[in-house]
Amino acid sequence: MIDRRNFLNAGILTAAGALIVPARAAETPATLSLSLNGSAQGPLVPRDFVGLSYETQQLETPDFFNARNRPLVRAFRDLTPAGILRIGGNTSEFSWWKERPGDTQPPRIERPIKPGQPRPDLSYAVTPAAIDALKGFLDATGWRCIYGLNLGNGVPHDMAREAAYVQRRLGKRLVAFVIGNEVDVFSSHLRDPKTWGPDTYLAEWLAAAHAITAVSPDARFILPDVAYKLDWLPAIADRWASIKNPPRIEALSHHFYKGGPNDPRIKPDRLLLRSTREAQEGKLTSDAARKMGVAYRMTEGNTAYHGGKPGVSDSYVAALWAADYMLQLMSLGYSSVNLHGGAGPAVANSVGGLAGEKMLPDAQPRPRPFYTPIGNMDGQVQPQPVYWGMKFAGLFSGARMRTVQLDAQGLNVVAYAADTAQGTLLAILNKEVSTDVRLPLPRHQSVATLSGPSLDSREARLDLTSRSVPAATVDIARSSATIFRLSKVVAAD
Ligand code: BDP
Repeated sequence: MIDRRNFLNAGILTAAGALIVPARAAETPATLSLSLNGSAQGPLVPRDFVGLSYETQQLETPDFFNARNRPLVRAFRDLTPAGILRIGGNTSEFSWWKERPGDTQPPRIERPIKPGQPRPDLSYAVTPAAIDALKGFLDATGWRCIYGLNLGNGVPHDMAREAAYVQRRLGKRLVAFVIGNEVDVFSSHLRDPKTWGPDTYLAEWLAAAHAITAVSPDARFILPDVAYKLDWLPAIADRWASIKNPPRIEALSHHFYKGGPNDPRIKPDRLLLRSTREAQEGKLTSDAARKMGVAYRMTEGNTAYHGGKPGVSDSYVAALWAADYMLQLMSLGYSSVNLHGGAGPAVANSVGGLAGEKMLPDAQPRPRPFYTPIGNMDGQVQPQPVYWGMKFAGLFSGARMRTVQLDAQGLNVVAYAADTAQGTLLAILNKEVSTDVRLPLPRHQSVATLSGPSLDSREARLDLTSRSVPAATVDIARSSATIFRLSKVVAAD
């Protein structure tokens, strides 16, 4: 029996399954070559790059984000001592602000039920007690917060009252407000598809943001938090110069889910395949953000939407995916990444029920939602495989990315490098399912290894033991990743 402390340190989650990775063959690993001599300067990764995203409905019970919820505080702190908690999601459009005990729920427009969306009659109150508790939780974890307001069913006056309390109470722990979650898909359940688009959104958004800044002049905003229509970002950037009295923007944002639970790419042996989507989205996003002179953030995402897919989102493959995805977004200059999760009921409400419940591949205990980095199972807080992938990538927080050329010989192996005061970090992710790789490295320390028994195993292991190694070749086993620290490599150009 592993006690909780060892459990957290070792990253051991549950018993292993072993379907995907074939047993080690006694074959010679493929030898790759790598060069760090290119131009050095890439983006600086903020210290609080790593983030988690939770549904607003999680605030319904003020004992969840609460300094007294010690296991959750510990899981956040162990992930990173400075992270960003984003609160929003589909349920953010169904909350109401109950400032005083006698307040009653504002009237709602009646709407039909739409599959994959919250029930239109979902309703719950967020109270000052929940915000007070959230402040305590943020202080206890050292994290900051991105706070989502209800645009879908809310009105500017109520948003301004809620925002004023949140701004006053969270103070420096508040990064910015987001008004509306996945506004690009409002047309499927909350607005008239015939008229809804970036212009109608901006008109509503401005009315709300101006009402908020009238009461809270220091308020800052992140927008537009789109689900997948990233062309809204340049559309907003193009219109921004003509906006009179523009509210203060902290960042542009979008979401990212690799696919849906029924998507053929959401399989253990396909999730890690190369894709150009992240780089294309990064280019579109960074161009739009530069035009507005603001940062850019990926505020909600994960492997598969609709609550994730069992056997993928909750398995070791998701750890490797998360590590790769986060390192990639660091290289693309994003300021943070929030992977979505939380306790089951709120996420189930956010999507009208968890699609993956009908797909369970075996009888192993699983967190609901399936993609959550931190599971709440059997009354216990349990870090999941994706959590260890995030922590692995988080070792690059505070470092400056630099270019690295890896000759991967057509194999699915990627490298990321970054400079720190203590040397150059080099991450090698071997995403091959059946090929080990080898590469020559100068004298180095190996500082972290991410591994698991098989891609579809419920177990992920993050070994943070530092080992010094003289100049030698290093082996990176199939389906594993390692971070090395080299003495600072000086660029040749
Ligand atoms: C996003 C929503 C979030 C859901 C998630 C999902 O913002 O509330 O939980 O997708 O589908 O679209 O899992």
